[in-house]
Amino acid sequence: MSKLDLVNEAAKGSRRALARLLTHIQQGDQESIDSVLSATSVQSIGITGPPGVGKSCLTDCLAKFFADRGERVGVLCIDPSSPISGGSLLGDRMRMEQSGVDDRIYIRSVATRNSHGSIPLRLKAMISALSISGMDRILVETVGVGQTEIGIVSMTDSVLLVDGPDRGDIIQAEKAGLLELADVVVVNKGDLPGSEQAAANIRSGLALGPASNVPVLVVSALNRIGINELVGALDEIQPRPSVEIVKCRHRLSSAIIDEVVSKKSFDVAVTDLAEGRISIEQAIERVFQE
Ligand SMILES: Nc1nc2c(ncn2[C@@H]2O[C@H](COP(=O)(O)OP(=O)(O)O)[C@@H](O)[C@H]2O)c(=O)[nH]1
Ligand SMILES: [Mg+2]
Repeated sequence: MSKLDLVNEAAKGSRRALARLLTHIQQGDQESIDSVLSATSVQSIGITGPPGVGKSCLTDCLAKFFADRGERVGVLCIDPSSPISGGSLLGDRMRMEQSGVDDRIYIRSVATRNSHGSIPLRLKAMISALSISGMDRILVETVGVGQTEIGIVSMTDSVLLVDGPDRGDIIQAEKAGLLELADVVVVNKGDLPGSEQAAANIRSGLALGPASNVPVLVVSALNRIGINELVGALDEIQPRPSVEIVKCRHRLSSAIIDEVVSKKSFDVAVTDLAEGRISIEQAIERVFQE
């Protein structure tokens, strides 16, 4: 089947064609990427925050909620540790068991380890592919709070930052610069002590800056409490031009970094640098010469 046939089959609703198309895109196949990028993408929500705060559980709740109101939902789980069959994927699948059995919800894990080239750029194409194949909404769950995560959530239309009741969680997200990208903040594990206090701390932190209107909600993914209100807040997200600029900066810089780092000359330059053969200026020159 040609790449274009795959796109057509995926558009007709073939999940197999969609899966193959996504694999091609994930592997960086330019023809596949080009064949979907012109499509209009449906709304995508990036779900980010420190590990263990309950992103997978919450993604599951949200996917189920959207599906229950008649939407078809695509879920991309960005998973740096998993070469597709690894442990964390299995864990996520188990936590996503409620969504997993629902045919209005399509879940796809995107392994990023050992991938050459730009995941954020490919993510855009993956979102397009899911849109072409009839999804009404796309959820993108990231794994942590690093630079890669910022690049990833910058590719989505809106950003849901998930925090936990521990003070450390919030500090992690703040440090990573994720707080300034968030359209909605939730403190998950609302069933545990400290969550209301954590939310109050975040609210007072945000009140001083440009993101003072960003809603901060307490939810419990485990007990499915507060999900209605969360979806209400997600539905009401308004575009913010100042955040769009920050996002575009992250999009572009992470794409550039990924592009440069995936060059062959980059690895060579690193070795030469480590062994003292060249200066950092020479290393830069070599990489950009390629
Ligand atoms: N008490 C409580 N635990 C939760 C809640 N949501 C998730 N968890 C637990 O937190 C752990 C991590 O959840 P997971 O969704 O994998 O977190 P992720 O790493 O952010 O994706 C799991 O053991 C969940 O059962 C919640 O609302 N309340
Ligand atoms: Mg997870």
